[in-house]
Formats: sequence, C-alpha cells, structure tokens
Amino acid sequence: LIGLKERLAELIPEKQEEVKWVKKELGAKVLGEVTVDQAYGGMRGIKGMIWEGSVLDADEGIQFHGYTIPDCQKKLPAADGGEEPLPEGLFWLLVTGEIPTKEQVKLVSTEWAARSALPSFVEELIDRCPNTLHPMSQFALAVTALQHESTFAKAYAAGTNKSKYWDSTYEDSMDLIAKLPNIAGRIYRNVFKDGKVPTIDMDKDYSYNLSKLLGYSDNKDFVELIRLYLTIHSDHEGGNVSAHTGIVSLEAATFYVCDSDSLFPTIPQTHLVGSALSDPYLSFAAGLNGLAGPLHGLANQEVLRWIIHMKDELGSTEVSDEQIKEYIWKTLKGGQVVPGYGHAVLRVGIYVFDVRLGNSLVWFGQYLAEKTDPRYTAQREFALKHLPTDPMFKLVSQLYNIVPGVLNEHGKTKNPWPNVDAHSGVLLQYYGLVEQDYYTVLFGVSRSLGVLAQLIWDRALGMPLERPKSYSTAHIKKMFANK
Ligand code: CMX
Repeated sequence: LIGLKERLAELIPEKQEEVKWVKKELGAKVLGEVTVDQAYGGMRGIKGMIWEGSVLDADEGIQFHGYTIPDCQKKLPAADGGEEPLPEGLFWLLVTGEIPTKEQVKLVSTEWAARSALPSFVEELIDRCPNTLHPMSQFALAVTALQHESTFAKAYAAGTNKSKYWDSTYEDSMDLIAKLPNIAGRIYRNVFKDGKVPTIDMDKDYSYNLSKLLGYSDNKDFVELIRLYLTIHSDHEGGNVSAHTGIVSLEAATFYVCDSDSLFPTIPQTHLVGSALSDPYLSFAAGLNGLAGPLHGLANQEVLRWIIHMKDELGSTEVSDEQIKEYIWKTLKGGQVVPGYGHAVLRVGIYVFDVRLGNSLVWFGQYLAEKTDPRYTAQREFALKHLPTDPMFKLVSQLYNIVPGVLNEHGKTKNPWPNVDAHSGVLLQYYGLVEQDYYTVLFGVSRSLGVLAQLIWDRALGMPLERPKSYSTAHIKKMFANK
C-alpha cells in the first residue's frame, strides 16, 4: 500500500519535467492583457497565477483536478456507513491529482490523528485569550504560535538545499492540518462551553474527531455534514483572498497594461506570504486573517445573522415573499450587501433564443441562466435529505427564490445567485451549533487542505518570490498622456 508522501515523491520529478516543458514551449505565450480598470478593480479577471489543485470555471464552478463536487461525492471514499466524501480523500486528490483507495484514505486519517497533539504552550495561549476575542483571531494566533514547531524553518536555517524544501513543507503541512481540530475544538469549548476539551480518537476519521472535539459526534448526520463541509470548502483556485494571501504560486507569465498603440510590460502581480519562504504556519495564518473578512469567509457567519435578524424583525419564519423582498431592499438601500449572494468569478450566462414558424420569426428573447455555486447546491441537497421540514431551511429556500430577482432589479451584482456561504449556517444551527461567530473557523479548517496542498507543490516546483508591479494614479495619467 503506497502512502501519500511516497506517491508525492514519485510524482514530483514528472511534474517538474512537465512544468519545464510548458515553460520552454509556452513560456512566451500571452495569457491576457491588463487594463487600467482592472488595476483599480481588485485585479478581477487578471490571469496571473498557477494553482494546481483546482480550477474555477465561470460556468461550471469548482473542479478539483477536473472532478466536480458531484464527481467527488461519487468517487471519493466515504466512511463506513456514511455517504459523504472523506476530506482526507480530497486532500489526497489535491496533492496527487488521483482518486485514492479507501485504504489510502485510512492511512491519512491515522496519520492526522497521530500528529494531532498541540504543544502545551499553544493550549495555554488559546486558554488565555479573552472570550470576547473573535474565534478567527484566536485561530490565527494559535496557528502563528505553532510556527515554533516548523520543520521547514529549521531545515531552512540549517541550510537545506532548496530541491528538498518540499519535504519539510509536506511535514509541516501534515502536522498543521492534523492539529487544526484540536485548535478549533479548544476555541469552541473555551468561548461557548465549559472549556473542557475531549481527546482525539486515534481510530476515527478527521471529521469525526473534529465533531467530537466540538461535542456533536453522537449525531452521525452532523459528522456526515462536517465531512461534506470540509470537502467543499477546501479549495477554490488561487485568486480568492485566503488562498492568495497565504500561499503563492506564480508563473513567469508576462502582463501588459495596454491601450491601442502601446504595450508596457509589467512584472507579474501580487505580493504573498508563502512566496517569501515563510513556513506553512505563517503562510496559513496570513490566509486565515484574510478569510476572516466579511466579503470572504466571514460571510459564513453573516448570512445566518442576517436571516435571524430578518426572522426577528418580521416576527416569524412564516413570512410572505413580499415581506422578504422589502427586507432585502432595506439591506440594499442601507448600502449593505446581501450576504451569501454574488460571486467574484462565477458569472451569469446570457442565452439568446428565438422561436420560428417555418421561416418567420415569431418571438425572440434572452434569459439569464442560473449560476448557483455548486457548493450551495451540495448543501441544499444535504438539507433536502436530512432536514427538509426545518423552518430555517424553508426560509433559506424561500430566499433562494427571491434574492436573485431583487439583486437583478437592483442592477449591480454581476452574479445574483447564492454562493457557498448562503447555506452552511442553516445546516450547522439545525444540529445545535448555533454560535455564528464560530462558523468561519470551520471554513478555515477546511481551507487548509487546498492551500497547503498547493504550498507543497510551490516548493516542489521552486516557485519564485511574488513581486507584482504597482503604479500611482499620477503615473497612470502620465503613461497615457497624449494617447
Ligand atoms: N449584495 C449587494 N450588492 C452586491 C452583492 C450582494 N450580494 N454582490 C455584489 N454586489 C455589488 C458589489 O458590491 C458591487 O457594487 P459597487 O459597484 O457599488 O462596488 C457590484 O455589485 C458589482 O460587484 P460584482 O462584480 O458582482 O461582485 P464582486 O466580484 O465585486 O464581489 C462578492 C464578489 C462575493 C464579494 C460580492 O458578491 C459580495 O459582496 N457578496 C456578499 C458577501 C458574500 O457573500 N461573500 C462571500 C463570498 C464567498 C466566499 O468568499 O466565502
């Protein structure tokens, strides 16, 4: 039975050759242009990064090495008696591009359980945080402190040859992922419960153990939810804030700020933590701080808060479509976003159609195709199976029917359909995990799988320091004066 590290070691030389070939044969190809609008517009749509584990298709949503979420639900091993994919299997897929066997997944579960203990000073650090410190801040603090254990940092200080960096990055990544349930569980117990943290069960899978540390492992449906949750929140290609901040992989693609008759080559793009050879702990902690922003992972907590506020304001979960519309408009007119809706990459397709009788055109029109995030759909299917009559789920479904229309009428949002965060809170609260401030911590545990898989490859492929070029407004004006 071949283990993950052995398989990775076999794959690295092949991938290095492949990348060498791509750079030699395709290195001079142009991936795209960069306009001044994009430079001001959050770099939306700029193609400037290599991310091996997943690609986000603007129409189809996320694919992990070509596998969609429904593919993963079908092909990745499940726990005995369970149906949802084990996130251990997804990590294997992210690292190797291959679907693991059930035995290989078991190896990962066992290894993560064996590496899960926290150093006592990190436990004490978490215990000393005031309960009023946001769980995400405690999370990032604890991960930063774990840097004390970094094998990569020690190897670097000892002068290890850079061709070997991937090895210690792999070891740190496995340790870090393994320790996250203990960090997440401890924060939850301290802030919301009595501070007593149970121990990890060495024979069980990662999601069972996380559920146990939180206090919900007696409910097998909750454990299944966590397996699904950790799988679908893991990776969303490289440009999102948590992945982009923390971990960098960048190719030598050349960008241009251009107008009709001038091309100004610029150095590729953005400045990130992992590319400075900061170790996996420091890099991931940076990513967590990005995930804690309300336009990104904190939307996980904001959605349920917004729905509960709506329910309280309207007095019940039995509310009319008209009342919901009014509440949405109130949010929009207050200059706020509707949390859980919209997407920076998924875009709505416009389909034009016509109806003909013989040769004559009798009707033509266009419609906006639905582009719901498949991560939302996977959670909706889970809810339809496990909690179809829950009043809060019904409210979430009602919102699904109403929000896109209102956002369309509002006219700003490029994709008015729900994203991953629109559904997760309602599932967690159904099983009793009602503390919204905590939700993004679970997102963070999951995100470690995607970004650390990439960081291992960044080191194996020798990705360089990121140092994009920036301009001032005055410089942009000067650049295009008289043009
Ligand atoms: N409610 C109200 N307005 C919205 C909106 C929403 N849900 N989504 C987008 N808009 C607005 C934007 O604020 C922007 O307005 P301005 O021109 O005044 O700045 C305009 O529509 C165009 O934005 P966009 O191109 O459609 O979307 P962006 O790529 O700029 O942003 C996202 C994407 C997700 C940040 C945005 O849709 C949003 O703020 N959604 C609500 C927060 C949310 O759910 N975040 C979670 C995303 C998933 C995750 O990372 O976890």
